[in-house]
Amino acid sequence: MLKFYGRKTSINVQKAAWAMGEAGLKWDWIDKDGTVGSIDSQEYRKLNPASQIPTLEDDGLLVRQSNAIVRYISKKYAPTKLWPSKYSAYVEAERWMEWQATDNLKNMVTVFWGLIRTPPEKQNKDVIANSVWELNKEFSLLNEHLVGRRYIAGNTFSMGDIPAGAAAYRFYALPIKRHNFPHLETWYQLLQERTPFRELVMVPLS
Ligand SMILES: N[C@@H](CCC(=O)N[C@@H](CS)C(=O)NCC(=O)O)C(=O)O
Repeated sequence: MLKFYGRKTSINVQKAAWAMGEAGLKWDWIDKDGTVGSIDSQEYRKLNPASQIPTLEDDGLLVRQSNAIVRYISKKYAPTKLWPSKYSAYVEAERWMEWQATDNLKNMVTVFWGLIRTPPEKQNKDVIANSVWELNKEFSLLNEHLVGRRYIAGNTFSMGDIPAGAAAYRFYALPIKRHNFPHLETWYQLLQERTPFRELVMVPLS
């Protein structure tokens, strides 16, 4: 049985869980609601020295870093469904997975923590507004990429859609001003047809 550590409201946990859901796996979810407090312990640090979630344990093998879990699940458990077979699709999947974890995430963290996890009187409006502007810029790149493509790596869903899709949920769920992104919105609608996306990613933000 797979053991999966993390709280369901974390975007990093959501990406990994969504990949497992797409692969049709079942897992023992530890600290799903963040109530056990297990990550701030010596015991958890043995599994994940960074003391971060998520961590996946597969028959004694530890997999750390959310996008590494997405790749691992895709390659091991859903190679025909999630891992693109052609290099032309594979490089696009990888490109947008990196985009989510780097260019997109830094602004998403500022906006998410600024608006959702900080009381209104302590929010730094200028910093948040700047990151909202940057986020719109980042999503405009994805919007352009999706012209003529149903999904990120082509016309079929793949692991490449998972990190960016989790980011898109936050982008559309946050109380922020968004530009009009028709291609991004069409793709986001397609993602919402997927049960693991609705159940594992589209959860309340706080
Ligand atoms: N690069 C790591 C980042 C993991 C990370 O930052 N996890 C956050 C949650 S999103 C965490 O563990 N925070 C401590 C906590 O939630 O208590 C990954 O992608 O797995």
